[in-house]
Amino acid sequence: MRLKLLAAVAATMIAGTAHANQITIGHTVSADSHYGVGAQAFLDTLSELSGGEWSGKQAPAGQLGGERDMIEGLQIGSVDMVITSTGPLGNFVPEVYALDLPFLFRDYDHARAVLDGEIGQELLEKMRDADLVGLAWSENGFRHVTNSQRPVTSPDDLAGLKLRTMENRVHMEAFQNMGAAPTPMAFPELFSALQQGVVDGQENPVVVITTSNFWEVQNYVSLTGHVYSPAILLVSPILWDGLSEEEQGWFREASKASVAATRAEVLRLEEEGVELMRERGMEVITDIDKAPFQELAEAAYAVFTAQHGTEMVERIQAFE
Ligand code: EAX
Repeated sequence: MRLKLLAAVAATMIAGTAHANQITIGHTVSADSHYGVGAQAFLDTLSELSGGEWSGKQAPAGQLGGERDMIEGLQIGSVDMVITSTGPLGNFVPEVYALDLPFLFRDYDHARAVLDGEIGQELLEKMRDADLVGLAWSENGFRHVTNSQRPVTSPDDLAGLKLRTMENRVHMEAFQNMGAAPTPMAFPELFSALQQGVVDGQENPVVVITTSNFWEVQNYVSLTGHVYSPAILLVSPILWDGLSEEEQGWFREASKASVAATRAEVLRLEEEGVELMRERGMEVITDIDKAPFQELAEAAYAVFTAQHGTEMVERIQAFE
């Protein structure tokens, strides 16, 4: 009888611990965005591979703070996992600024192939230097300029425009040189800053513009595609180092599923996005001569190459 009771208690305890592994994935955009879909794919795959031993939820819309805050949270273990753009990441791992250079990636295929290849792997491994664990490169998308003042078709139209940028030295330098007044700001503050006129404009991929309802506060969108915005799945080293090898394998597999889901969603949302922005009242400027933007944005390359040389840039450019 006693033995039976002990066995029952033990079984309950095992069952109890079997559901104890919960993670939260933070990100700044909405639950139905490309990141939201990617976070869900991660959680579903992790739960499936672990036979339900691991589960979790997402904390969307900046519930855990901006991207810089969340990265700091990973370092000290107060945040488990994050899907973030590289916006503030160069402040932690300066080599990542190479990926933020304007007009560097030719198209989605080029960016994805570089990030999935040797260069992407090298940069993922660098995360450890900053007390971060990089699981995989994911995607935010090519960024475009929106504003409340006027149609932007050339750099002249940017003159004096208060433009929110990410907290990213490369991007700030590019927009400074294009004539705008760059104002770095965390994403969770952006909507109300646009609403209150603290800034006139911002720049983000179509998927972020549409899933953040920026049409409520922005009249014009110019498809400048001035820079590709990578995203990354980061885990806290404190969580990671406590995992068994098998569990780390599940996390890696889950991150692949997440990246695939996010990339598919970027393309899907982008395809319907232009029409959606028009329906919601935005003037969409598609016919843009990118050359003058590119020429001025070139100045931003020095932010990276002054410190790291030109080798990485050339490797990325030469990548077929
Ligand atoms: O990662 O800060 C930004 O503009 C980012 O593109 C957004 O947080 C999604």
